[in-house]
Amino acid sequence: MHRLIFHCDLDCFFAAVEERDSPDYKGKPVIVGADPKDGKGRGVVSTCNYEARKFGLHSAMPISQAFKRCPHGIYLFPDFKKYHVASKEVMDIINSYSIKFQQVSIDEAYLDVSDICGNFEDARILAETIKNQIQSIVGITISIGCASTKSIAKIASDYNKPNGITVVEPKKEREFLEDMDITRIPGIGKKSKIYYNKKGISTIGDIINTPLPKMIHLFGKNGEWVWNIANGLDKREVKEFSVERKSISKERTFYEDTSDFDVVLSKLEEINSKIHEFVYKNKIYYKTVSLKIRLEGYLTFTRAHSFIHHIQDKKKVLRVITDLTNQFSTMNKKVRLVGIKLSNLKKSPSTFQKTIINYIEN
Ligand code: TTP
Ligand code: MG
Repeated sequence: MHRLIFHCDLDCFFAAVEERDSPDYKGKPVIVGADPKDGKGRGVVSTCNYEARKFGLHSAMPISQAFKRCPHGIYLFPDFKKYHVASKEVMDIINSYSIKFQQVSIDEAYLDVSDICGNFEDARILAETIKNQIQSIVGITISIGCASTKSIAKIASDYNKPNGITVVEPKKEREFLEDMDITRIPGIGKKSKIYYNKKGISTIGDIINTPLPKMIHLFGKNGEWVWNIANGLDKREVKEFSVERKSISKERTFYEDTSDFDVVLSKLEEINSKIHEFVYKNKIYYKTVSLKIRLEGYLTFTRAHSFIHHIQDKKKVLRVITDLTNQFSTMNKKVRLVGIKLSNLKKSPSTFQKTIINYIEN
């Protein structure tokens, strides 16, 4: 029995949220990222809409270069709060169809629908439903790929962007992948491409047609990995959250290094809130909290604190994090990045606590 896996990826996510909120941007190039400062700005494009992509703009392009190619575009500074709200709404919708759900980035998630869909046709109908629901509740578009493996589902979601659904039945996998450039495989970038091309591999079909031992001989472990993907043998499961995962962490880089510790602490408070939304929703208890802090010049430090019991307490964590952070305020160095990690995880509190909670609830 084949598995039915969705890969869902929002279309030009940050820019899509901005367009939703300002209808007069419709049809115009919208670029989210650093301030272009009339072409003299530093920093990069976070993302841009499809109008802007027509001018060759893309994520990670220096903002000055983007401005040269598209001076009449609408340039916006990212509003992460807004994107997090939209992302959470989208993820809640996707997650409501199955617990076999794995969010992999702010705008991307896998969903295993094998238990709810009888076949690929059912899966297509479900994909339409999810897509329409996201459009009507959140007001943005998503592309969904459906296949029997995670990697082919991911290639499929990218195939018909924006606003597309691509279902690849196992018997059509070969035909679907054959003529694609190997860089369509997630993880094969420009550098690997050159290496693969040199040895005569340029399309996914070339991989399929090369015997596995030869792939291993030529490219080692990586060769085996891409051979499995190309042949529909990627066995990875959609990973639901489990406490066996050893930790939960979140970090943020500042747009510009800062020496203002109020800014640093308020960023940490925001990260702490985000982590706790997840912690409360998934009923996770933790014993250890760590602070990560990177200063200018890439000096990175971590400091940890362990509680006596497994707890779930946002305020306590913030107090610990604040104490740990203040130790760095005397170093006279600007802060580049901060993060929080919770580890030593457990799915329930101690029995003692549980009894009290049950008692109070009853
Ligand atoms: P992506 O899904 O890679 O890109 P996208 O959603 O903007 O466009 P696509 O339609 O091709 O999927 O990334 C999701 C968001 O993450 C994106 O909207 C902005 C942010 N991002 C960055 O800030 N920097 C980057 O280099 C990339 C790739 C993404
Ligand atoms: Mg996206």
